[in-house]
Amino acid sequence: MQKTAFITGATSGFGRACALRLAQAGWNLILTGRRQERLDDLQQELGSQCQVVTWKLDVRDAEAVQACINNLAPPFDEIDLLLNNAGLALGTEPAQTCDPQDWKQMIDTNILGLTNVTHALLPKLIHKGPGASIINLGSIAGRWPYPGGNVYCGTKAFVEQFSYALRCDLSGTGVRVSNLAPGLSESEFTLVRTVGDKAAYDQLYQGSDPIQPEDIAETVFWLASLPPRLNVNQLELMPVSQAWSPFSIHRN
Ligand code: NDP
Ligand code: 8X3
Repeated sequence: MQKTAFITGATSGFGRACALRLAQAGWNLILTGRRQERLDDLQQELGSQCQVVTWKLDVRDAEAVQACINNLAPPFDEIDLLLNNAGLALGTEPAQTCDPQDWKQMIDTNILGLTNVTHALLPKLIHKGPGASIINLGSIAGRWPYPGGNVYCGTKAFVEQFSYALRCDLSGTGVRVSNLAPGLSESEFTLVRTVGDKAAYDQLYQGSDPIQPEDIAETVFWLASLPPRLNVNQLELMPVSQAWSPFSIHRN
């Protein structure tokens, strides 16, 4: 029986790589994001491998999210996987000098956007029952703070705790919930965060052999393909090059 995935933020990075990986395995795909031309390109690229429907969607718009889900027609109305991937970091400034509008956009996208999509899709996931999965893109930033991480770290801590609490509420439904928490990964994420600063992008990844979107896609495919009796609550990934540092101590 063919499976169906609903992916937010399919136009780039992890979401796009997951679409490619699931298409390779013959999954039906509902691909969403704000950039229509990229969705069109994906549909063109994957349409011969699997059934694809695309939907221009800003996850911050709860009504649009609900309308998208209400409009899903067979075979896209039976969902096996919700990949809550859409998200972003904006800025690397300390809290005292950063732009509060950036904070708002991160909260609206990473927290409210993720809850909008989750709430709207829960009835379909519960209807599907055992084997259905929600995979939320958390981050090491949700657990390990760093200077300039402020609200981004906070949003990803929310994603982790929301994932666990959701599991409690979904107990008995068979629906699984995982918090997938990657570390340093190469994608447009860093260009978004630095407003297109290619030098900062190059400096961050240079010589570090970071996680690639394909690594995340393979992990997502594995999680979604596990026996229905298994729930991976939390999965933290880092490139081998990344590790913890000692606490900083400010001395007068
Ligand atoms: P990208 O910037 O490559 O992709 C982000 C995706 O999110 C894009 O497809 C973008 O699509 C979508 N998106 C952003 N805002 C919205 C919105 N308001 N509504 C709908 N879609 C939106 O980054 P990554 O692939 O690296 O990141 C994916 C997820 O993984 C994020 O949640 C990120 O926080 C998390 N993550 C990233 C890490 C990294 O180092 N790269 C590490 C750990 C976690 P569009 O612009 O078309 O709307
Ligand atoms: C992205 C990873 O360490 O840049 O979530 O915050 S990090």
